[in-house]
Amino acid sequence: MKWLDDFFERSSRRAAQRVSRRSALVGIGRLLVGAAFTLPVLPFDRIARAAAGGTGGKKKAPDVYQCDYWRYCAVDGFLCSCCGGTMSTCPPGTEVSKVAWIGTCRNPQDGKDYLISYNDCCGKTACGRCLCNTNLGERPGYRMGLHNDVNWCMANTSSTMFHCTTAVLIGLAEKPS
Ligand code: ABN
Repeated sequence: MKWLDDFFERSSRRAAQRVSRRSALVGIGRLLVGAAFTLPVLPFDRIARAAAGGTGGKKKAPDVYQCDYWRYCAVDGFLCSCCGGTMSTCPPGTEVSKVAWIGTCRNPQDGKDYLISYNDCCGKTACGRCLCNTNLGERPGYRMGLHNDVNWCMANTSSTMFHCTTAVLIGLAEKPS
């Protein structure tokens, strides 16, 4: 690799003879100013800021962070997509609940009804972001099987530590015959 060292040494020396220190500094300065203007427009992922409620821009946050997204029609809890997880996966450091609330939601794109499993994520304190209480089809506490205001971490080891709720798509709901 000596030839490479020699090559760079020769080119650096030649450049040093041709280019004054002042014009080299001007060139570097221009490069830095140019970067300051162009870097902010590069496509950084701003989803996390949108999820945290920041404005960041005029665009509306994607549907999966909004209570009115169709899959959240019967949810009661903090959306895991706002808490470091996704719509259907728990955030790191939490575990999925062993029992869940099942809702039926209509997908506006195809007009069909789907079963959605609302599993809580357990093992960390309440996330506190994106609380949704849509509860379609839910009934008061005295209708035990139809009540959703429940900590579904109850069957897990960390049964009291509810963090957030996912909305896992199970499949098409059967039409009653
Ligand atoms: N399924 C969410 C939840 C957790 C604790 C209490 C009420 C509701």
